[in-house]
Amino acid sequence: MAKSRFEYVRDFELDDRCLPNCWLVVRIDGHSFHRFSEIHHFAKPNDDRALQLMTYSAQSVMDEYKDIILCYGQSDEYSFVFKKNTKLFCRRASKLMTNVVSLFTSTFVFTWSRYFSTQDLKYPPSFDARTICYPSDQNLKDYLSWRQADCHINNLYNTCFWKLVQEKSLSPAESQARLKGTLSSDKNEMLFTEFNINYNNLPEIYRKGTILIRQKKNEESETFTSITSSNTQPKKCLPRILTLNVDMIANKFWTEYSYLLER
Ligand code: DGT
Ligand code: MG
Ligand code: MG
Ligand code: MG
Ligand code: MG
Repeated sequence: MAKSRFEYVRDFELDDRCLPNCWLVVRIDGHSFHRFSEIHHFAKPNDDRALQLMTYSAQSVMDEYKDIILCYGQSDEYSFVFKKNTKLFCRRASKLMTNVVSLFTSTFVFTWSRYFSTQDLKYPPSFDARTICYPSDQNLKDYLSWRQADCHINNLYNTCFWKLVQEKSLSPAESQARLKGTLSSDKNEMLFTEFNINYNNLPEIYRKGTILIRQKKNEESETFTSITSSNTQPKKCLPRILTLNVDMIANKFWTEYSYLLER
């Protein structure tokens, strides 16, 4: 094909291919979800509809991009881990994150009414995205531990904050002042003595966030087929995606699902 004289402008595009042999993580995060959650009357501190819609949207991304080995979500964010040797989009950071975040966002909007049946979507939400390269397995585990620790810290704080506002009639400012400088142990104690809540008994989805992984290959073969009601022929399914709300900080998870980091 003949080149036009304008072709040279291509040279202004920067090469943003990620380093080889590194885990690639794309994290998306809701833009101004403090406002979005207020306007859409999200339950406080955790809205099950919102959490389910986030996870459904993440699952649609995982369905589309087979090189994603694990997703982790909490609050208004989701992280997508691509296998170390992925060749997707020539490992270009901008291609990876824009394709992930736009599919995530369009699915979020497209599917909104399924989860929020009594709440209209008032304006189009958006999400930011970044791509990060992690050279070692330990770096990747530490990244995921960091996000999960963030989930726990925020959830403990928010649980206390909203209990004080909703059940002790403190103003948001008073509740904030009351919690200022408190340690985790103080917050656990407050929940127990003042609200009769054992924090560790709250649903794991709130305390741990949500992990999506693919079932191990040889486990798939046994559960790989499903019979649909309209058709008695076994239907070929994709490797099943497991949804977990478990701890990833201790080694147990990585021992149990060691195949995730293999190859
Ligand atoms: P950003 O990310 O810098 O554009 O700003 P935000 O406002 O999105 O801040 P971020 O991402 O640090 O915090 C997430 C906000 O979303 C936070 O204000 C709490 C809110 N949010 C997320 N999930 C829920 C939920 O299930 N219920 C309620 N009530 N709020 C939620
Ligand atoms: Mg932020
Ligand atoms: Mg946000
Ligand atoms: Mg966030
Ligand atoms: Mg094109």
